[in-house]
Amino acid sequence: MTGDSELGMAALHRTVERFDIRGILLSVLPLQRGHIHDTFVSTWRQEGGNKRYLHQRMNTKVFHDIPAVMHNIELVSNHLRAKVDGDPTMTSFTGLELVPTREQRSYLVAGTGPWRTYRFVEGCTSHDHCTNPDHAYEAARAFGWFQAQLADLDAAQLRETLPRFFSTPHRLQQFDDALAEDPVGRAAACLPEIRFVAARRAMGSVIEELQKQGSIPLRTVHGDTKLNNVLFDDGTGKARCIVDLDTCMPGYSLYDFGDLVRFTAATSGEDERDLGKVGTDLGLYKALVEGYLSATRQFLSPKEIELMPFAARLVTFTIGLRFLSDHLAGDVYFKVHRENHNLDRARVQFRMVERMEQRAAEMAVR
Ligand code: GN1
Ligand code: MG
Repeated sequence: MTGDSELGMAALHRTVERFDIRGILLSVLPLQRGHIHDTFVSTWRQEGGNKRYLHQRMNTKVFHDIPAVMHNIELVSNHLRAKVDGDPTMTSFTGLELVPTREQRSYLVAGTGPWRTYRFVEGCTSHDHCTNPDHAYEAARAFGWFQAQLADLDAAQLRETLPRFFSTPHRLQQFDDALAEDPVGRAAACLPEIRFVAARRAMGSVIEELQKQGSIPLRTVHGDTKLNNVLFDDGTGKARCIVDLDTCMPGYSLYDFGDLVRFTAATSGEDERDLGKVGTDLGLYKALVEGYLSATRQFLSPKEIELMPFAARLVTFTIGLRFLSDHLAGDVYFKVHRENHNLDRARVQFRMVERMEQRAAEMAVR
């Protein structure tokens, strides 16, 4: 990760000490997580025992308007916290809690960039891979619940921090631009992937067309429903906390479902080089369908329910397209840790799309 090479230990300590945390700072360690921000965990000696905190240096190349990002996070987490009280199905749920700076601001502007801090949610586990249909069901139920709770949040109060983030036509445009410019001369080595995109362009506009016609409503979504953004309580096995609210913005409901399938039902990691291992586990897929519908059936329209398998393919295609565009652009958005990393990631997503196309009949939802 970039954080530990650019930031010395002394500077890291000075940074986290600018947050409103009591006690004696014992350690700050990097946590390799996500493709966007730099993440660290600190441990403090306090009365009554050690306490941990999670710190993130936010990526200003991706998020140009940090005040807007933090505004959304505060809005959504306050809204959720109010909802949890009194919901008997979510008694063990905890909202994310920001720790302010010593000046009581929601984030810190340091020489190294903007930083934010959360209380570490203890007694929980997050999973990078799913092997258990119960986890798939529970994650999907939690994200469905999350979206249901946001239905009465005034969307006009949320800022669009990443314009057209969920739009596949917009992602196709970014891809076209990167391909036309080909700034690092990689296009010639990506012809199969470029053809793969060309053959599927038409699917890109389906949701936006339906939105224009009024058959798919605009809804506020989580926007990054990876399994590891759910913290499972070690005692009950239930979802305790949903993290990573950076992309919580108005979009289409089934984006969250599609992204859940893309990540949670995957038979491999996002970085897998052996495409023989890549696919979608239909047992996990079915658990995701059931879990998601258990929390959303009361508000999803018949059209949205019918489009669930399509959304799984569309979101997987769209993330693959974003990885491929970033590879063509010279790896300017997602962090990379090896040569052709974004190309490998794109190939994984595209292989999953093919597998889902082959099994479309089995994936239908009624
Ligand atoms: C990024 O960094 P992380 O893992 O939270 C990306 C998501 C992608 C995901 C793919 C702001 O999320 O949209 O689905 O990578 N976040 C942003 O793994 O672009
Ligand atoms: Mg994220």
